[in-house]
Amino acid sequence: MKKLLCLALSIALLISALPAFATTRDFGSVKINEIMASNGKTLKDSRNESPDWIELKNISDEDIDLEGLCLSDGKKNLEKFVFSAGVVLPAKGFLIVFCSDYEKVETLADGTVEIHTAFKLSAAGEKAVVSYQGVILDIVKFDQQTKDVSYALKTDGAWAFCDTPTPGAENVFE
Ligand SMILES: [Ca+2]
Ligand SMILES: [Ca+2]
Repeated sequence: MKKLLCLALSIALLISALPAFATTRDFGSVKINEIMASNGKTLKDSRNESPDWIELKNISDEDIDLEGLCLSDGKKNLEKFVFSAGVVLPAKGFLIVFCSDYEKVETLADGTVEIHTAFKLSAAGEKAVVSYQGVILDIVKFDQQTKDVSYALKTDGAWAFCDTPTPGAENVFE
């Protein structure tokens, strides 16, 4: 019990200490890096389900506090998901956002934050959109997707199907 209390306290301290770190609001450096609109066995969430997912990448050298940044699956309603306070995308780091049918931001027992949006990605083709205050910062349009094959950004800036998905890590093409 004491251990649990300590853990809760240290998490609370960590969260309250976050604004003290040098985080920026350089949302232009938050890029959609990989998506999976038909997730079978590639990635499970904490409920052992396999929702669609979007991988965000911070291409800058500074941690970015994502509060206020929006995600959507189209241009009509850009604010289908809005990041709340306390979610920081580390410098050069990755963040997986599950596109489920319910919205939830949950800190798991291991301290990682699991994020679910209330929208899903259509395997028949759709968009993934990052925006802030009505301005689109990054958008990816994709066509028909295949189960467990991701759609990923290559180093040359082109998007391609990827049968070696890497949720939470640099994209790999074989
Ligand atoms: Ca959708
Ligand atoms: Ca990846």
